[in-house]
Amino acid sequence: EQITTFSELEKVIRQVTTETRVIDMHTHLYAEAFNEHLLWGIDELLQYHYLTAEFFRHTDMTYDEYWMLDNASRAEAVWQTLFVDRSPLSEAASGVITALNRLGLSPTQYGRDLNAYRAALAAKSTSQQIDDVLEVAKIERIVMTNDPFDAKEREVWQASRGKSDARFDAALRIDKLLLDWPAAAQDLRVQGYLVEDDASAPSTLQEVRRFLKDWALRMDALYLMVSLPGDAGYEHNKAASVTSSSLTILLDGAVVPVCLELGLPLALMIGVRRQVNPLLRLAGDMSMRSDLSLLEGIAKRYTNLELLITVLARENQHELTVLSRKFRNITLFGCWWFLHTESMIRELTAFRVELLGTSFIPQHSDCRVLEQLINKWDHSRGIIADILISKYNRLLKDGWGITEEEIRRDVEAYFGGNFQRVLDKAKQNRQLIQGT
Ligand code: FIX
Ligand code: ZN
Repeated sequence: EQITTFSELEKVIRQVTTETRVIDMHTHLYAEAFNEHLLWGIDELLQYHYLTAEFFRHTDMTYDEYWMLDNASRAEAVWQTLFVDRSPLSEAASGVITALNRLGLSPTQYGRDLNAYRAALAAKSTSQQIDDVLEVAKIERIVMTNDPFDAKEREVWQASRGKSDARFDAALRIDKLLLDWPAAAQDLRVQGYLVEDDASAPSTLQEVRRFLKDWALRMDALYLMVSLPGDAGYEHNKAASVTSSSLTILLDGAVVPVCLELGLPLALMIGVRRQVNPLLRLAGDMSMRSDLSLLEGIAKRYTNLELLITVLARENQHELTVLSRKFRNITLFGCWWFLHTESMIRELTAFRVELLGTSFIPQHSDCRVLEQLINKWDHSRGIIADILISKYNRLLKDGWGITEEEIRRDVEAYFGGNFQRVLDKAKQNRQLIQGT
């Protein structure tokens, strides 16, 4: 049963990486119950913020002119500019073509006519499209990004409709709490939590913990998540006399205690510089180098806290991978945003396999539009397969015969098992703390 030839090895790895169902552990997709939060279809694909940024590099249109258009006209402008007047070579643009093609809307047949694609999709219902996309992309479960500061989203949860589709899991997103404290305090008060503007007041921290627990339980959240700027100040070794930042106070006094009490990992996405160009709106964010001593401090201080980590700067990738070797409570995940491109995925994944073996999560999609699951996972699966072929082949050449079951086991760990293991470990740690 052992694989003995390179061609057999290649065939098995391609097949296994294509077939294995994925748990996509961070997306901005939503179940149908979330109504307009779930974006899908060709017009939404064309308005993806990655493409907005690329569109403005070519057009003479002013920002205001673009933002004044309705959705259909924006989509048409992007289609004309990026797909008709020139070739869609970029990662984001070529991804649209992959998604259309794999959905059966072959560009050979439909050509450059946007309305032809629109017409072909017009008859589809949302639920049918969810089924079809998840089938084509071979996705088992999707983790959403759930914001308790979003009034519309809160309505869905309060009506108990947030967990109506078992394929969609929740993640409790807390950017506003940690990065915009006085404003978040106001929101909490409106929601009935008795917090003061001074985050360090014990009664305030208790109320923030109550807020986090209420929402984590209501959503049945798999983890808590925040994306941080590269210079977010977490003071893990400051003198007691110095006043702490609200970020430090809230992390130490509310977020980490709640994660430990409920047995949930904390996910940190580090290295975003928001709104470098506000005129681009959602497309206006940038990456920045991060000071990973923040992560080191948290990992060292809270050894029972499971950390899911991704960083945005390429310059931080080597350091993060090495740091993951030092702390078993750090699990590195994904190639985020500007790293979610063919060449970066190839570089990062190869290096991570070399330093971490099978103990990381190679990819998440970060999709904002449903059909992107197809292209993002299709491209990632292919690159991951290329890397695995070369790594297993080394073993093969040295006489370490490999079976298909062993390959399947490893790929399943990469595509979902490792994430599940982090969730399980976090739950076990909770039992440790409570002594049960
Ligand atoms: O913070 C995040 O979750 C980021 O992924 C988003 O803010 C970003 O806009 C995005 O979609 C990147 O892929
Ligand atoms: Zn994201």
